Amino acid sequence: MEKPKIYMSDIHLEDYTEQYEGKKATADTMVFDGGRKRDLLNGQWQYAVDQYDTCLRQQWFKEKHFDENGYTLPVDYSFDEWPVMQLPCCWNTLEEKFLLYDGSMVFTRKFSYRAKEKETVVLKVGAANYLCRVFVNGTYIGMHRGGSTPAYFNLTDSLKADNRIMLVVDSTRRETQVPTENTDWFNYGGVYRDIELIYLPEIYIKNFQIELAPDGTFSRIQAKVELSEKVSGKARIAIEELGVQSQILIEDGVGTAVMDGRPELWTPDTPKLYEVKVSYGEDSVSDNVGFREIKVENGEILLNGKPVFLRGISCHEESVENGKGLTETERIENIMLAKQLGCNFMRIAHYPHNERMARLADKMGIMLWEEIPVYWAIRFEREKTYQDAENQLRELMRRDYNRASVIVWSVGNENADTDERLKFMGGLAQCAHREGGNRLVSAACLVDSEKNMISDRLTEYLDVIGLNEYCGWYTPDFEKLPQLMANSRPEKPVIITEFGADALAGHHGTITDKGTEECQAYVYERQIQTLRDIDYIKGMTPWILYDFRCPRRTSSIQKYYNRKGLLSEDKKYKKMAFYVLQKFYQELGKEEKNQA
Ligand code: GCB
Repeated sequence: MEKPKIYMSDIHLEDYTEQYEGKKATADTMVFDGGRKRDLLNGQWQYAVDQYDTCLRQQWFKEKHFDENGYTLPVDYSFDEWPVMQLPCCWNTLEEKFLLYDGSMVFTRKFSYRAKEKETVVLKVGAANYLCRVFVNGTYIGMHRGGSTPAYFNLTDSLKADNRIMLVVDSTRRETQVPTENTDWFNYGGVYRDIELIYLPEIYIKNFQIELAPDGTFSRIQAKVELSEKVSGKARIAIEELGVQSQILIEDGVGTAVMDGRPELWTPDTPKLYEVKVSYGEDSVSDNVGFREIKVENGEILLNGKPVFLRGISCHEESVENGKGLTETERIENIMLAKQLGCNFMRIAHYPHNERMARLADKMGIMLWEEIPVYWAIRFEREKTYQDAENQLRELMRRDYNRASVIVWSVGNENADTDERLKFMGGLAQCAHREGGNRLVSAACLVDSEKNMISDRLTEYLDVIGLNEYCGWYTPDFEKLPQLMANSRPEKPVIITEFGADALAGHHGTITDKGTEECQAYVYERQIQTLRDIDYIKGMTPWILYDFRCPRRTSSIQKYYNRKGLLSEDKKYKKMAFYVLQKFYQELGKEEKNQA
C-alpha cells in the first residue's frame, strides 16, 4: 500500500510505532555504574498528557516549526510553556486527575554538557513504566520495554553544549506485555526512579561481578570483568580490608580471576560489606559487597553451610503518597517493619523493586527474594513476550548480581501448568541458573487443586519450590491444608510464598466474619499451627506486609485496596495478625540462636 505523504502521515499512519522499535535498551546495553561520575537529571521536567500518542505520530521531537520555504508551520505543543513535574515520580499519586490515567505522557527538559575528549556519556533511566522512548536534540535514541528495570542509552554522538531531551512514557496495559493486562496491583505510570547521565572513558568497564568462589572453602573470591571493547590487557582489583590486590587478565574484552581471601561471611546478623575497587586503563569503578554462599543440600537451605529457615514477609513497592516512587525513608521503614516482625527474609513481589532496596538489605541485613512480573496469564506461546520476560530477568540479575542479600531469583508467580508455560518459565529458570551467580532459582507455584497437592512440572527446573496456598481464605476449608501437606512429597525445600486473609484495620468481629482482624489473625494461627511441623517447609513469606492499592478490590471493606496487609496502607496501624506472626518468628529466631 502506498504510504501517505509526510505531512498527513500522523493521522493516517497506524503503524507509527514501528519507527520507534529499533535501538532497544536491553540487559546487553547496561553499564556497571557503581562508583561512577554522574549527574542527576532529576528535577523539573515539562510534561504533557498525550492520550492519543500524538508526540510519536507527529514526531514532535523534530521540533519542525518551519517548512522548506521558511513559512511557519502549526504545531501542537509548546514545550517551554508546558506545566512542570518533579521527576522521578509516579504521576498517579501526584494529582487526583491523574490517578487512573494509563497511557502516554511526554516529558522534556534542557540540559547543558561540556564536551570532554573521548568521553562516553550514557543516560540511565532507573525505571519508567512500561515503554520508554528517548529523543535527544531531534533524534530518536532508543526505547526500553519493561516497567521495573533500568535502561541505559548511549548519548555520546548526540550531545551538544545545549541539549533538549524528551522521554515518551507509555503505561498502557497490554495483554502481550510482562505483566499482562490483569494484575492484582495498581499500574503506576511515570519515570519513577532516578534519571542520570553517567560519564565514562572511551573504553570502560561494562560489567563487573564478584562473589565467593563455589569451592566451599569460604577462602577464595572470584571476579569477572567485561569491557566495552574486545581489547586485551590487565584490570586491577583491590579489596583493601581483606588484603586482596590482584590482576585480572583480559582477553577479547573479558577476564576472570580467583583470589585468596577469607572474608567475614555475610549473614542477616552480620551484614559485613567490603569495598571493592576495580580499574582498567583510565576507568575505575567500586562497589560495597558482602560474601556469602547459599545452596540447597539434602532438603535444607544452607546459608554459609548452615541450615536456615526463611522467616519472611511479602511486600509490594508502594506507598499511599508516592505510589511505586518510594523515598529512601519509606524503604528503610519497610525493612525495619520486617525486622520488627522477626524476619530474616523478604519477598519483594511481583516485579523488580528499586535497586536501593537490595543495597539497603545488604547493609541492614535481610535476605531477599526478587521476582520478575511473569504473573498470571502471560502470553506464554508468544516468542516476543518471552524475549521481553527474559530481558527483564537478565536486567534484574545484572543490576543486583553483587548483592549478597539477594538469595532467590523468582521467575514468576501463579501460572497454570500448561505446556507453553512450562517451556516459557523453564527457559527463564535455565537463564537464571546460567547467569544469576550463586543464588537459588524459584517461582511461586499454584497448588494442584484437583489432587490437593504440590505437583507442578515447573518444579523440575527450580532449586526451591514457592507455593501460594490460601487455606482459610480462597480455600475456605482449613482441613485442606494438612491434607495438602500430607499428599505432597516434594524432593526440594518448599517456601510458602503466600497465605493470608483480608482485614480492614480496626474492623472487629468473630473469627468467621470475613474482613475482620479476628478472622485474619485466626487464619495466621491455623496456618502456623500446621506449617510449623512440616519438615520440607523451609520458609514462608505470608501475603503481605501492608495494604496496597488494587483496582480489582471494590467491596466496602476494600475500597480499592487489597486488605491482606499486616498493617494498614499508611503503615501506622498494626493488625492483630501482625502480632501472631511476630510471636512465631520470635520463637523461631530464639531457637535458631540457641542452636548456634
Ligand atoms: C495471590 C497473588 C497476589 C494477590 C493475592 C491476593 O495469589 O499472587 O498477587 O494479591 O493472591 O490477595 O489475592
